[in-house]
Amino acid sequence: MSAAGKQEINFKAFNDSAISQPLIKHMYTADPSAHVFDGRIYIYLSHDIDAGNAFDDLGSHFAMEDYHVISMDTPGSQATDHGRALHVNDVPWAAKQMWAPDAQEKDGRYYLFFPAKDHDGIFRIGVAVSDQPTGPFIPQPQPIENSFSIDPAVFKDDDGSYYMYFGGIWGGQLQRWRSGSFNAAEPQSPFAHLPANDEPALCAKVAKLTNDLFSFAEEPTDVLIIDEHGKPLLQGDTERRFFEASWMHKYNGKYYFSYSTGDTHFICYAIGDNPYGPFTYAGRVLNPVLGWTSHHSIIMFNGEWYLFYHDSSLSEGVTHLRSIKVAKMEYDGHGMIQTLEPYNG
Ligand code: FUB
Repeated sequence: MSAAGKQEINFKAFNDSAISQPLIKHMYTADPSAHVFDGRIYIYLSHDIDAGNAFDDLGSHFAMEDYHVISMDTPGSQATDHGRALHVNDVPWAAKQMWAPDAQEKDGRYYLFFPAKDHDGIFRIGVAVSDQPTGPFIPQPQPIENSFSIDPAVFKDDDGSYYMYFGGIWGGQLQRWRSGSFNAAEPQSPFAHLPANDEPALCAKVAKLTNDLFSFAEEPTDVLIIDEHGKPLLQGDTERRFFEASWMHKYNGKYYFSYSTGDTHFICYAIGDNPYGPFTYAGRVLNPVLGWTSHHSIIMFNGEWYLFYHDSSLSEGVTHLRSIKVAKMEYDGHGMIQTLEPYNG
């Protein structure tokens, strides 16, 4: 049993087969956002490079410049890299750090949502469009109005509404937006501007998107995660509170918000009754992987559930040189996700 009291299953079955391996090995990849479009799996991901930047707690060593799209027939089949889908030089407002993206389809067009630092060093979220799921994507000239921070994940609900979940603390700058505008005050330290440990944790944000998927249809609001007593998780509850890497999926009519706890390296989840929450903390999806970051997505394919995630095994532990992988997920009879243990077994 894990510390969260959930049954764990291990990855041995996957480690013995091709799908425990990096899905591609000719480049480093991370932050997989998987979707099924027209029966095929498409994965929108970060393309990790070593730009030679010094390591710091703001993530300056994550200096990615472009996006690729990977596709697969099934979770166990060979992955195809469709080449560069968008480069930072093609985005007028973006200067650097093309971090974790996501994508969605609407009316036969494909929308890539991505964060990058603008020319003032502030993370914003942009949209780029293509007629194909693999791109190339044409960016909008400006980021989404009033967007900020990182890690957009766009969820399509059964009624056809699209919601963007986003945010990340430390290098993701979420803590600098607590007043509603960017707090440029020193210090730059990722630990500054955070709530105290005994205060409610900073929350991811959610906003419904407009029909064209180019804007927020409403002011982003907090994705509140509460404990078993209905109390908000606290900032000091580092093994459960939100850090980055939002994802939303639906299972048996419930809304499952999953995320990374960052400096404690878990992928956790919380369950709610609607896209806005509140969400009650429910446990861990994935125990820590090799490398500092953990970031994932969850999809159903042919009636089975899969976790796409990354680790730094291919680079033998270099934290900003990661590789995407996939593992099968299981739920118990109460809708609880069985915690995946990435290596033991
Ligand atoms: O890939 C850069 C950042 O690392 C992502 O935005 C975070 O979620 C973490 O995976």
